[in-house]
Amino acid sequence: MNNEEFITIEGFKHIRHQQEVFSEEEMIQRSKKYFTYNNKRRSIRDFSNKAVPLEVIENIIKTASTAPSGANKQPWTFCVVKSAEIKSKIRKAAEEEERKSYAERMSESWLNDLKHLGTDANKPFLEKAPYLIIVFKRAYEIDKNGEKHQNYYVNESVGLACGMLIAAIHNAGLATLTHTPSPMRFLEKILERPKNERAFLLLPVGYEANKVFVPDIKRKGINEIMELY
Ligand code: IYR
Repeated sequence: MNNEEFITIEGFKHIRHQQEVFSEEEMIQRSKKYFTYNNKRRSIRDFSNKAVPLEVIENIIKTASTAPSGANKQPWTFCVVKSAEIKSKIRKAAEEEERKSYAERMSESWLNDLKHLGTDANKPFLEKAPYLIIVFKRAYEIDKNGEKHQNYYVNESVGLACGMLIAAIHNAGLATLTHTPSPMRFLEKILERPKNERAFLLLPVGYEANKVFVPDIKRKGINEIMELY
């Protein structure tokens, strides 16, 4: 047992870490409560335009940034759009792409699979929600001398951060929708992102509208998703 606050491994400082532990009974209760709360989360398409404090958005993004990432490169940028003018540009461009997707690019079976969700090419939430968070993955880094440096497991890392982002949004009592207009290059242009960044996911964030209905979908049961060996 090493009681020092830090040690050195191959020249690199390692600080002491201690996981908070609970009794088995407490663990069962906490995990059940966490599941029950998360199970109430739904993707919604009807947002209120009620303002949300920017501090909440910052805390949500800080939570997402606690996700693990390949070689701890943290290959993500979270663009927060509050400006009505930029939201409107994004809506116009997204709807243009979506109209083409629904009319020509998506297969018949894909459109059939989506029917029960009631989606279409109209995306009013892109203007209505008080914030849009556009998550960019950083394919590589460029240092101040213009040299490229590799990032690792970028899709996995950014996917993990997005999962934590969605959980943090729900925890704050806010709603979101994982929107993936395709292709998403217009977001890089509108937000003038550097050439190492690619749009990964677009999330409107806000309160849900007054009376919202969501598709009556069911989550798979534990026996369908877990195999115990
Ligand atoms: N990106 C389109 C289509 C769409 C695709 C899937 I898979 C969905 O689960 C939902 C929608 C859109 O946002 O409408």
